[in-house]
Amino acid sequence: MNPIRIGIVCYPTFGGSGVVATELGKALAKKGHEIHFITYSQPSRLDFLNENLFYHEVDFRTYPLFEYPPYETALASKMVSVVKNEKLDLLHVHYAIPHASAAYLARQILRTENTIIPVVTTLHGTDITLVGKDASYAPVVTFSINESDGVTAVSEDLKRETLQHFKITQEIEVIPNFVDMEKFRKMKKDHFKKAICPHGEALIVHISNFRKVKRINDVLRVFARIRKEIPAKLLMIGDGPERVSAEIVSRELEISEDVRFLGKLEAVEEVLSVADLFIMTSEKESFGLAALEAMACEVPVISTNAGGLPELNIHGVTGFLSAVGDIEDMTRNSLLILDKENLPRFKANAWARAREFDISKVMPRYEQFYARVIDRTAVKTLS
Ligand code: GMT
Repeated sequence: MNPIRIGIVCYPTFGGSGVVATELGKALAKKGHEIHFITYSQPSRLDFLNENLFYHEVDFRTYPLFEYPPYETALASKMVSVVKNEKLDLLHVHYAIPHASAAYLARQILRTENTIIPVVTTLHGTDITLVGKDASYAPVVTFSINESDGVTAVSEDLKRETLQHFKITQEIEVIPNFVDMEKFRKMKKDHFKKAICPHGEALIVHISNFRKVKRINDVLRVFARIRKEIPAKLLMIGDGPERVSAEIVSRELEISEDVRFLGKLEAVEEVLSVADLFIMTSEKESFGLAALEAMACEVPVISTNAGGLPELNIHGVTGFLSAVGDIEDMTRNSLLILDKENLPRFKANAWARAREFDISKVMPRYEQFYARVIDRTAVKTLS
């Protein structure tokens, strides 16, 4: 395949969509494509140099008149200039709001200058299931999805939700999240395990951005029940609006001694290397990238059956699925997995399932999709 020059627009933060966008860009650059990240700060996982990787910072000035600086306008202007300067072949925007509508605007501006740039939008989750549905955004989200030249969603469930809640006239291609199994693998970190679990306790991990939708108090409640039955420790990784209340709940449940809130961590694979169980209690979860990364490190998953989680976590094989909020069921299933007789089997199954989502299998699907969109746009332009 000929190298493509791609502009990738994403949130550069610790969120899943930013991770997917950055890891995808890095993998495409390694394969010889030229990748230009366009965002307001350096993506957190953009951590290595490659001659095919570039970063363009969106410069949005404030002014006394602006209570809210117009980021979308600055982003669209930046896209116009990067497309022209770098002669991009395609723009790929991750997370619909406000990236898809900014890309639409950039594309229309470029059209007036006889530059044709196809736009691919990837829907990640809350851009549809929470924020996007809100009446204050829905018309723009619907319009910009329909106006994109190609649309992908990270799970069948997210595709279904999108078609159910918006009047979509576009085809939506499902391309799931992926994991780099070379980076996310079980490493020998015995000293670390010994430091956290000095008496051989089971180690349970939760990773998220601690937003309400993650229901992190459920993680604590499940853990409190597990700990009544077996010695265990819990690591809570990440940060966000629910952290303070979760710390209070952990004191109320009298589990503080066995729970550590570690904040945001870069090298989560090191912690996952020593974990026995990953818990994801989300009310909504379009895919569950953090669970996939855990599985790649041989960690079985206890999750809710929300959104796309059943497309990743196979009930009774790689872990278990429970209804949202069903603490008792999650506790029962956790104890089953942590049973010494069962744990090795669940770990092996989790790893084998994660392999199906290895970046080497998923990234070519994006490449093929780009090629189709570029061809289609060229045909449309000629006709
Ligand atoms: O809520 C998050 O976890 C962040 C959010 C994002 O867009 O940054 O994640 C969403 O996208 C991820 C990558 O595609 C998915 O793995 C997550 O499941 C999804 N989160 C939700 O749907 C809540």
